Amino acid sequence: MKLTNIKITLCGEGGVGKTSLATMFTEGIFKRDMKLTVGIQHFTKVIDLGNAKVNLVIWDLGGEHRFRFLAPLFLRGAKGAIFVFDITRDETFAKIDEWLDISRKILGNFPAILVGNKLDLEEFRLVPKDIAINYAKRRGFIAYYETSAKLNINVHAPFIHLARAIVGDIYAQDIKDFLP
Ligand code: G3D
Ligand code: MG
Repeated sequence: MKLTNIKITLCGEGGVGKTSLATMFTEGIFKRDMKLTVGIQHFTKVIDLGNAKVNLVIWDLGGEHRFRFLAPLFLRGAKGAIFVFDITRDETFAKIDEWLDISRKILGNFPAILVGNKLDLEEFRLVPKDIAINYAKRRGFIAYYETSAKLNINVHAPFIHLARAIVGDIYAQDIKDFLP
């Protein structure tokens, strides 16, 4: 069976747990003393969706502002994106809008998933779940998940959900291409 490469991006402020989520999803480990992501980093994982097997190529951008100039290169060619904030830092939630606007400008319409990470720090939560859900609905996200990269809670779900949405879209596109 042909293995299709699918590029997705992880968007969001520095320190929200993007690299930790990608590392847990692809390698099954939570690394302490995670080094700050410098520039762009890639993770890959082959996933079996039943009707299709795809190679998910996850692009991860360093959160520091000095890497923002890489954003267009980072986003180009992506078939979908996961937007991550930290449920204990509301400024990271507020910044999602900026990431979404930049992404839509470059990619147009694409499947996007919103993730509130650090669920293990529930006692320090500053972003209420219902606020995040309403925001996700209003801004056209296809789903909202709360995760903990640290405790490996719900980490796979957003990646699989996004891959399914993308593959579904690709199939729909194929079918359209065959219409007279
Ligand atoms: P980023 O790639 O979005 O910049 P990182 O974020 O993955 O580098 O994570 C930033 C910090 O948050 C790291 O801590 C990491 O261990 C921590 N972190 C990531 N995910 C979780 C989580 O689900 N729960 C908790 N409690 N912490 C998490 P350090 O101390 O290394 O800066
Ligand atoms: Mg990082």
